[in-house]
Amino acid sequence: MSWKFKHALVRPPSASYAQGLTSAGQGPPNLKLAHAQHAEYCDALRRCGLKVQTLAPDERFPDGTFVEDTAVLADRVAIVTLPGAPTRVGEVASISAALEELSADLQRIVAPGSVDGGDICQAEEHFFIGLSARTNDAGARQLADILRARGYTASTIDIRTNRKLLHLKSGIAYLGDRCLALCSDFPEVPEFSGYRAIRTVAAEDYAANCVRINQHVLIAAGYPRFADALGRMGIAIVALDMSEFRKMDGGLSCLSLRFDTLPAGRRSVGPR
Ligand code: CIR
Repeated sequence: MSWKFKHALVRPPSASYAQGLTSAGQGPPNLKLAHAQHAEYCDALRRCGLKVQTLAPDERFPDGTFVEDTAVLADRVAIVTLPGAPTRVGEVASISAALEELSADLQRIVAPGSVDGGDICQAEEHFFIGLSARTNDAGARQLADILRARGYTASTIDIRTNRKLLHLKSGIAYLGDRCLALCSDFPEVPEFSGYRAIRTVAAEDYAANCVRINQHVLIAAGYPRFADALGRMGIAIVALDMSEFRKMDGGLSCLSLRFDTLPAGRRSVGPR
């Protein structure tokens, strides 16, 4: 199941965090508070039952805390991406080194393809691939080919005309049981037929970037209507203050790379 996880990789914000990419217009982040929020996020992952592996912050990469963009992890393959923002390309080296230890099947997106992991939403055996300012057609094709060769299915969703969405998962999340969280104005695309949807109201669109993990769902704090809707599904909610990540266009999902198992690598991650 694509929401059952045992492990997470994270990277705390580095001293250069405030120099990262952002269009939020909410002013510079407070690094001390960002660290505190990141620590609470890691605690929440542990409460959900995950074993958390922490990578070292690297000042050369201000956006490096958003680890989700650097890889796509699934039970049958790990894929190192090629991020679409030039300042983020170097982030993949350390992720790649970590994944070489963990996965026997490690694939890579190569130029002219580009893929940000935030554009990839797994729903059981299917992958929605967002075409965005970061993930291009060539990258999406490479990724879909890698996934299909391992028995997964994949389809693309073009979000390039929606200026409010940096990544696909800025506006959608898979909640399990064929249910999607969708932001208020996400178009009804044919790819979503067969799924139920919980839509945020416009004032709560940021909350659509939530993460189902085992019997919990992590959501950003401060979005009561969305929290109520999820509560009615019977999933336990963990609400987290995300203010210092939102200032840098980040959401809950981008702060971790989550996985259950990977094709056995040199270093077995073992049971938690
Ligand atoms: C960026 O623009 O790349 C970062 N400041 C934010 C990345 C957020 N990642 C994500 O939503 N998956």
